Amino acid sequence: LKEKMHLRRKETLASMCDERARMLQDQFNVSMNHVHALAILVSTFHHRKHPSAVDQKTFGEYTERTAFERPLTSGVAYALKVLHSEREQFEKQHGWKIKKMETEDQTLVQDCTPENLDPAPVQDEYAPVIFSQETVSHIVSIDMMSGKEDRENILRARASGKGVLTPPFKLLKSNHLGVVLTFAVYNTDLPQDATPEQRIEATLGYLGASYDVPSLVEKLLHQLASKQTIVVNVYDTTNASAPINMYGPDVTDTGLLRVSNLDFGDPSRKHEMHCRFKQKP
Ligand code: WA2
Repeated sequence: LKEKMHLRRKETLASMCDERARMLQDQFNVSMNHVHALAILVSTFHHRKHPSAVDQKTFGEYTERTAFERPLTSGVAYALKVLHSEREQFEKQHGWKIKKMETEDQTLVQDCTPENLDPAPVQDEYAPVIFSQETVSHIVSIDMMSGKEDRENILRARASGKGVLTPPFKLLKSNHLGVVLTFAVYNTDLPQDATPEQRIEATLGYLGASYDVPSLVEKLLHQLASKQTIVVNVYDTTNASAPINMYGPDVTDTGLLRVSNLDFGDPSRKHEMHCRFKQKP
């Protein structure tokens, strides 16, 4: 009987965990598709229409009104690819300077408004944000290539033509760990088999979405009214020997554990959901 009870408990935990993992993965996938569609919208109505039909006001309104299509995201933004030779002309045209993301004092950067951020130092190229959803307006004019995680995402997105994810890191103006999803925008319809060099050459900009994981997973799990029953953790397990806890308490518990796989659509990153019962049998 004891064995039967144990088996039953194990199955219950597994099905609860799998259901939650699938919900999170599905919502992530839905929002990823909509971020992809936004990249196509910018390509069609900003880059391919002359004059452009998109400005900050239009982008801000459209992304705010369609926010319901992107569950789990805290905001979307569009950064332009600007070569150093184009910087002066770009800054004159926009009436502001390209800003650097990191200041000497990392604790201060969270409180910085674009006005008191340092100008970006000389680089081969930059990725200043020109359009943003209201919720992330603090990143307008910041060079996204001046942040390590954002930079690596931009380089990988444009060379691959796929949506790519950062590892979890502390987003600007947020106290939580989050991830950024990036799609490159190109100036031509590239063939499926285009080389990375062709893709880099054809790149015009980067459409990105930020995910504030803890508050958004919390919201999702809240809808399921299971919080009295199980404890949920979400990990980035890309580096199997050093998993990063993205959501949930630090655990030392050695009781019954269910690990459900999470596929967030970027094959170079791995994620898992870990579930445990709150109460011992
Ligand atoms: N968006 C919001 N908050 C952030 C952030 C970010 N990146 N990076 C750090 N905190 C415009 O990939 C291009 C968005 C980057 C896209």
